[in-house]
Amino acid sequence: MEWCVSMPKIELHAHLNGSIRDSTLLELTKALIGKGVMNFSEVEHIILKYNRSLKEVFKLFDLIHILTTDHNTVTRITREVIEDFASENVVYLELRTTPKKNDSVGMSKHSYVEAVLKGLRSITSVDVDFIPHCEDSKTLFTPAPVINGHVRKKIFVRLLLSIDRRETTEAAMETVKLALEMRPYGVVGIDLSGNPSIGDWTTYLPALKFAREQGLYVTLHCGELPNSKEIKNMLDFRPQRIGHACFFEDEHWRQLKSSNIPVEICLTSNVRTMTVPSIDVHHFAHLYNAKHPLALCTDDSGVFSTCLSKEYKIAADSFGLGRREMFELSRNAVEHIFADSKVKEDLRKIFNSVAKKYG
Ligand code: 6MZ
Repeated sequence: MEWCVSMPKIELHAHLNGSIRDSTLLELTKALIGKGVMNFSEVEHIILKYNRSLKEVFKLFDLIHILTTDHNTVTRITREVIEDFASENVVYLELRTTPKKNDSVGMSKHSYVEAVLKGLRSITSVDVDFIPHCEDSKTLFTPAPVINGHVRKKIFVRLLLSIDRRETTEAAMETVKLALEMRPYGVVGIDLSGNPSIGDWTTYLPALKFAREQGLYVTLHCGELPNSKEIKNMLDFRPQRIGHACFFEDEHWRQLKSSNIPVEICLTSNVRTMTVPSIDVHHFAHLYNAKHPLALCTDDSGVFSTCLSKEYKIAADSFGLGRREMFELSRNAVEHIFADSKVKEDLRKIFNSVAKKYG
């Protein structure tokens, strides 16, 4: 596990609220129980369950959103999630989150994203690069200061705003416009996520098309449930990346491979939610052997009690891959990030500078 932790890694599929620390989740739950807003017996089975079906995961998200949707908590969890990824040597994180309205605390989608940005700015324990094209921003590839013998960790963070499949076309469009407004602060794209058994993706198509026309990158949760027509239509749309790809049929694999769309692979999430029957039959192996562009990702590190180092370890152990192969997998993910070419160049240098260790 040690080399998986020390190896530089790229995280491209992490949902903010799904990456919440267990300790924070419990603390927030206790606070609401203390205020008499909820009763532990009502939520115990949702919080403490280990293996959850996809349906149960979305029940947990509804609960998490009750606990987290105020400005201070959004700021706090953003800070903690980035610190956690940086601590395991994730050098580039694309963090996604669904901007939410919460009238009871005066929250708009705009102020939600402001709270996320406040979280990014409030981090002092590691260096965070999150404003692209900023003349005076230092790049990541400057010599890291050594304090008490420890090299200070640095992480690039870019944001994706998610459209939830429960939303309307108008709400999705509002999110895309917000993403455009927030581009100077590191928002690079749009994600379509949410309970895949809900909604019809064509509802969001006008917003997704608009996003693409405006130069935002688009990634779609695709094939998390069997839905042949939707999978085909999503691949026809040619997003810059897709997540999951669990219920693909032969024609979808052919289409995916010919279009070369990179896939965000979430091993633990897929096994836990039973969207793949077991790790040994996970489509990672098929895509890896076909040299299809891939990135190993956590999805929801808090909800699934995982971290990116663990996902690398699981892939190495389950598919018989060595350090060198895992390093190359991690390095290749640089080519699928949504940040600009300068960031890519800096990341390539970081990987090149440690490549010998994994040779
Ligand atoms: C689809 C998922 C997901 O946006 O509130 N989300 N959508 N499939 C998954 N697989 C398990 N995991 C998370 O983070 C939580 C939200 O991300 C999406 C859901 O919409 C969930 O409510 P944010 O930060």
